[in-house]
Order: sequence, then C-alpha cells, then structure tokens
Amino acid sequence: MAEQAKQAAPLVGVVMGSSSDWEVMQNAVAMLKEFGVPYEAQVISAHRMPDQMFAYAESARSRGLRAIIAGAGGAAHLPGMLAAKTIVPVLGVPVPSKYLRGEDSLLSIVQMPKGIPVATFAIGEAGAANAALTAIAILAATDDALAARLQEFRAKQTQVAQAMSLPA
Ligand code: RP5
Repeated sequence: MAEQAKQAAPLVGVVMGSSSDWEVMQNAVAMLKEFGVPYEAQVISAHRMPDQMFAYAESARSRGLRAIIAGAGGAAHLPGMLAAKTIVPVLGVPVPSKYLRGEDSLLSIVQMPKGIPVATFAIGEAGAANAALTAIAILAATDDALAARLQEFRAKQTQVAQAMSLPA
C-alpha cells in the first residue's frame, strides 16, 4: 500500500529544509503511508533554493496537492514563504534546532502575520505525525473511506487508553 500511495498522483506534499530534518519529518510520511494517502517528499530549502521553493508553491494547486506539510528548523521560513505563494493549506512543523531546541523554529513558524496562515504543530515527531493526521482530516472531508479509517484510528487510541492501568 505504501508504494502505491507514493506512485499515485500525490495529494499531500511533504517538504523540509534539509535532509537533516528527515528524522523528524519521516513521522509525517509514515502516517500518510499508514493511511494510504498519495504523497511526495523532498528537500526544498527556503534560503538555499528560493526559486525552487516558489515554483513548488506556485504549481502545488494545479498539480493536485490538497495540503503541504513543511518542516524546517532555526529561522524556519519555509512554511510561511510557501504559504505566501499558494492557497493550498500549509501545515508547519517546527524541527528541533541545535542551540534553541526548536523554540526558534516554533516561533518562526507560528507567528505569521494576519492574512497568510500557517497551521503550526508541536515541535518534533508529534508535530510531524499530527500534521499528517490533519492533512488526512482535510482529505477525509470529501473521502468517506478515508474518514472511516480516521475514525478507526481514533477508536484504537481510545481502546489503548481505556486499557491503561497504574501501579498499585
Ligand atoms: C534549516 O536549517 C533546515 O530546515 C534544518 O532544520 C536546519 C539545518 O540545516 P542543515 O544545516 O542540517 O542542512 O534550513
């Protein structure tokens, strides 16, 4: 299912500023694979590949992307600059940074001025996975089968929590 998901026309784009972001961003890809959502994943650096970044954003909607998950660390411009050039929803993932542990990434991504939104998630792995789940929820609005899988995913988490016990 995973390979099929990747081979079909992508509905979700996963981009990141560096291959060093992959350790975190692979959590988004893993979730998209689990749900069988067609995706594409690649490195696009805002400050090292600005022309490619704009081309990606400008072509995203016409290529059929319904959401873009963008992860970056440090002065994390990638999600905001993508959002500046497309109306496809941009889901920003702050990647942990070397010196400020990703608080710089979080603030860079979350503090978008009014008018150009970036939906911003938690720093790190949880943020990457939840960004994918949000992209899945966006797609599920018009895909009943995907919606059913998302409900099932939620129900499993409820079962796990209900089965939890504490030490005596
Ligand atoms: C950002 O700078 C990337 O998103 C990455 O989180 C950070 C460090 O990049 P590398 O120096 O590891 O390529 O652009």
